[in-house]
Amino acid sequence: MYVLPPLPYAHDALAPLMSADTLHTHHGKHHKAYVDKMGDLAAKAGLAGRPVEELVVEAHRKGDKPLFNNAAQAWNHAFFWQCMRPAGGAGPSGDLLRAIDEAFDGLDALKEAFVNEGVGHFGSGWVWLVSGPEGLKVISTHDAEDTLTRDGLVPILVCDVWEHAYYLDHKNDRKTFLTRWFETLANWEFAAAQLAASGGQGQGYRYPAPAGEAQPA
Ligand code: MN3
Repeated sequence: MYVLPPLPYAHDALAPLMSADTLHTHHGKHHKAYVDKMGDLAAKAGLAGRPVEELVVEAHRKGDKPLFNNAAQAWNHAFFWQCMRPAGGAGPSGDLLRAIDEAFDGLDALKEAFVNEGVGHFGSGWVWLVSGPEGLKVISTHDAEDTLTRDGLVPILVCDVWEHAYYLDHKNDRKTFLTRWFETLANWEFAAAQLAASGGQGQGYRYPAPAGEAQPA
């Protein structure tokens, strides 16, 4: 029923910054484990078949930590895979570039803010570019925490700063990982679509709907 969304590229497509080894483990083991546990815990909580976005919000509201952690990690990773594309793609342009210029005074300043937020983040978590009532900003969240439970924030881009995201390829050098991630792998086309959705044009990213079960009303 809850599917592990396939990677939108080959396992070796993000090398050398993110190796095939890292992606096989990160997607095929870490992400898969979150999805499997989410399914078990959703069934126990009587929430089987509900969209992942609803599981995250409902588990957070009820204080169901195990379900929240696994559902939020399932969602965050699915979103994260979309936030990357093979090196060599285009940078931000159009409305996205204008919003970056307005909030950060340019792409280099956004990169510095993003890398500094991630390097300064203690322990495991995520560094995000989000769109809120006052425009774009960079935030970080701890462990499984996401933006679905934060009113008014739409995620534009995210990078995983749990050690399993970079340790095989970069050991403890989170700064080099984040800098080169921002420079080469960030998917600005996806980011632009998220920004448009935050302004009411099109739909933002949704986790693939669970299959094979009736949706409760
Ligand atoms: Mn991860």
